[in-house]
Amino acid sequence: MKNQWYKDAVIYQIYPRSFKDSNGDGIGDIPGIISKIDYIASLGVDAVWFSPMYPTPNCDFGYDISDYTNINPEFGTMADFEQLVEQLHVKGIKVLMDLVINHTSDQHKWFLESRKSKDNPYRDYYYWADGKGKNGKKPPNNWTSFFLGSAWQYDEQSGQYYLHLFDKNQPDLNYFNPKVIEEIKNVVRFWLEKGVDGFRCDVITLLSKTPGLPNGKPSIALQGSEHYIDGPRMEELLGELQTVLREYDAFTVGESVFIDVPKALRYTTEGNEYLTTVFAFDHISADNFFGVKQLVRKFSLRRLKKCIETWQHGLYGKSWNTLFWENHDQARIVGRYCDDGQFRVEGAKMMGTILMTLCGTPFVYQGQEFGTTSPRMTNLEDYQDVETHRSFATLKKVFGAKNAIKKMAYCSRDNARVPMQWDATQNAGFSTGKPWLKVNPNHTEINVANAEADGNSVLHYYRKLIALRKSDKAFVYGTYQDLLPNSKNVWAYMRNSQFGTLVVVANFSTKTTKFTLPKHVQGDFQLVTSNYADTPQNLQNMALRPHECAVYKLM
Ligand code: ISL
Ligand code: CA
Repeated sequence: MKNQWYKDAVIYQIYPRSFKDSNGDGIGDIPGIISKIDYIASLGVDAVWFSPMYPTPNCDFGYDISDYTNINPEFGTMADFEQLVEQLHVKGIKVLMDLVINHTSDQHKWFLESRKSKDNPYRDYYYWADGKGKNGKKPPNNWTSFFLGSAWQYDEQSGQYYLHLFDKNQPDLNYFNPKVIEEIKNVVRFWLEKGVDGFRCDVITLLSKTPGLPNGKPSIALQGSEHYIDGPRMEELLGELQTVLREYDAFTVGESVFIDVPKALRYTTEGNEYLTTVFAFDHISADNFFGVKQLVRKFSLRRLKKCIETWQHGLYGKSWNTLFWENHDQARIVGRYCDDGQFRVEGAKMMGTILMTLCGTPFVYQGQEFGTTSPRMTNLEDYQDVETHRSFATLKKVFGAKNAIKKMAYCSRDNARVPMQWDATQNAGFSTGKPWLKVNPNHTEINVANAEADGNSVLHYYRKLIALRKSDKAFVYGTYQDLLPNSKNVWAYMRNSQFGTLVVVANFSTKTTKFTLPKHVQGDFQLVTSNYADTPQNLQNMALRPHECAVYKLM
């Protein structure tokens, strides 16, 4: 396997709107991020992925782009951005941009032109079609969108429907039109010329739709997805993008909804990469049905372990995994997979330990590194996220308003989007003005300043884990073996490579749980790190305390 920078790297994700506000307008911005570069560097991360920083009407807070080659004026100027890149590079930190090219905003000039008339030169940049039924009042097909409801919107002005797999303000670009891919290649080149090192590619596997856009099989969610996920022309389209990316040796991670191992290999097999890596989502669906996060169910460790095993084995020696628990679309992992109350610190450290001891590139989402919890707001009006409002409206009909808001409190994307908690002051040190989204009231306790001051904090532990991973390749490379696949509460696994053998044990229960070492694990295993002060120095049968976890290395 090739040795490349991203394999040893830890990547930090920033959601700029909620990271740090420099001018008191309540919105995070680039000068704010620049003021925190020392903090970012102090984590020991190698790259930062920025959620979109382009001009946007904010229907989906930046995932609806109205201009691909400019900076969102709420965030700053192009000069600010250039400074950000320069200053991160000085610290040896790479920059990854978010490339959102499945759709644009309906305020993008291409779409404004496109909707003017059927014969506008930009008409074919998007999918337009006549309605069905007697008066043409039914959508052209039965596809439903990621944000629920029909994926088609009728446009009075030009008398046709357009396709939107997300919100109606996010029309899908038509990749049957070769001009579109040429435009996007120029966008990619524009940012690479600015010095960025790669891209996180938003819903990239949705680009290729089945010709003719036929009806999909009946389904409760994402009806028609067999015609728009992982379509037949994906290699062709990604191959086009690669002609530019390769020139700059740029890294890509493709957000790939509902992907499995064979499909991941289709895109990322080493030596034949269409994308460097992909994000898969099975492992963050251990507390829902069908990978649909609104369909909340009780977390199952066995489900999670099975999924990790599949991916660790499936890509081993052929391609490279990504590892993450959180992003801007997910509630915080504490409170989902482990306790966020009494054992929050232990739980956050346990999840961090696993993240940093699996094979793949770990991604840490802002706030995760000090064990931030989800605010779980119970007033619908406090939510800004379009998906939350759309899902609430649908779930209310099925479960009633009270239950629907409970589900939103558990899974809403705004759980991860509330402002970063820097200190205990009024707006959590995020802004001197009123934040665009309410700060979590627990910022008075859980914040960076407190975590810096406390030697036992999650923050210091993350720094230690990242440093360990950097100094010992046994953390990064090697096979994965689940030592106790049937255990409901204990996750124990072995990593093995030319760099050494590690055993990781973790108690997902908040009760003390017995761990019995499997017979075949023998030798002098010494403690490398753990989240309790007095974890045994040698690997042995143990009574693991609530969320206790430990890493041992074979001497
Ligand atoms: O969050 C989700 C479901 O609850 C996902 O389905 C999410 O919509 C999907 O993973 C695609 O996400 C990406 O593209 C969206 C954007 O809203 C998300 O923020 C982004 O990560 C449309 O651009
Ligand atoms: Ca601001």
